[in-house]
Amino acid sequence: MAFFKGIDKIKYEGPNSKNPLSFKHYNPNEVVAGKTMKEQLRFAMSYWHTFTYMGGDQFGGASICRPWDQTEDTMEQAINRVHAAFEFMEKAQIPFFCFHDRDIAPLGKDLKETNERLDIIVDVIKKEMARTGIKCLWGTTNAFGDGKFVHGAGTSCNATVFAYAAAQIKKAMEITKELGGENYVFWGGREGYETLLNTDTELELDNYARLLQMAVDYAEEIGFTGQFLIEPKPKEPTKHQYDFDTASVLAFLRKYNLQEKFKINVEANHATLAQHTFQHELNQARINGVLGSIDANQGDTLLGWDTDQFPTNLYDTTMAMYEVLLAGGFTTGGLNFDAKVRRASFDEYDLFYAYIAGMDAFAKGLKVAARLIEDRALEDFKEKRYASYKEGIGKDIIENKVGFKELEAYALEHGVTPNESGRQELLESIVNQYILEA
Ligand code: XLS
Ligand code: CA
Ligand code: CA
Repeated sequence: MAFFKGIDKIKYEGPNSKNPLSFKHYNPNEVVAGKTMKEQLRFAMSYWHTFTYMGGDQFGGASICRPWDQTEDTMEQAINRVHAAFEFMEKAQIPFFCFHDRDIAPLGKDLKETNERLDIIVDVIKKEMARTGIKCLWGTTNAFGDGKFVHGAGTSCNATVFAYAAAQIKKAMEITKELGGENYVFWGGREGYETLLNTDTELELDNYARLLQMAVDYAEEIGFTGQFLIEPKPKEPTKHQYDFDTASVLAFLRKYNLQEKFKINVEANHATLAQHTFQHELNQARINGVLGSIDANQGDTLLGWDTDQFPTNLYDTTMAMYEVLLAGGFTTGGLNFDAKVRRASFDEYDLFYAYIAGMDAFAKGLKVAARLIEDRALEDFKEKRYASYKEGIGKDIIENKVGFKELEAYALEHGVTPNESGRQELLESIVNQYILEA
């Protein structure tokens, strides 16, 4: 059964096309920076926002009524969603998907039935994957939605909840492996606190590290070779989340000796919630060798919460792809649209318009970033800016040949040479020029 009747496969028609159901910049087979756009961008669909989001917000219930949900039977609904999801991905030319265990199959009466339900749906997904060639970018566990996780999962004060979360992650890792998932994500939705008055942060963080170590050990045991990723977010739903930003996650991983096993999944909207830019988070992940994958979306500058909008800001997509290309491109990661249509964009066409907007914005960003790098438009300037470290006293500093005494002697004798302009406005106008021309 077709759920998106009247919509054909979305094709590349170029920047001058007026057809809203076409790509203006995403041309899957066009080669940019040595690989096809399809290989560079590795677009993925988020199962949750695309197939289970009904438009609810803090003030109102569902505003979206999907054709695949028109049955009371929740398992029939789950099966319909698989077929709808693969029809959608095929038509929108999205090569990967990402999922939480709870997105694909509903909870059963107990853990046993819940897992049996997952197995049934995983079989349906596997058949659709074989039919279409669409792959799994990453799987994850929803250990935050259900009421039992009120005090957290791996950081819960209740040890039986810790055990349940571990069991749930075990199963989610098994099905991610079965689906050939290239990564497995940890996002600590309730791994944080509301008040320090009742919280033993030391025990909670030790326990969180224990849970992650168990996942690493179990992956080895079952031969799951996917990359583990941690997705930082500073707050929401908790007041403070332990995985605040890339820097805090790195400090945590290094303290517990997990740094070899985990990389970062950077989400744009989470970066801005942490008062950073998207590029800042990608940059910090890149220079520390842990840029794993991206949750592509954007927030609203006027709203202080996680709005998960489709990314359309070309400056952000350009500078994001600039960091990705400087990191050498994606390996197991990709661009997962962790983004949802607004609750007033409630028909099926809106899903296509939203993904087309996001895919085109990143395709354009990729092209601009590739040209910026190829022309060394920023790199030459940076190289010149730090040229004082290439010779003389600067070279001695870099080569660790001098200490305070030698530097004091140098300063006494030579003083400082005049500073040069940082040229921020010029560089901003160069980036503008590339965006307008590429
Ligand atoms: C929520 C997160 C979540 C993770 C996966 O804010 O973005 O969707 O990506 O659990
Ligand atoms: Ca996310
Ligand atoms: Ca989010």
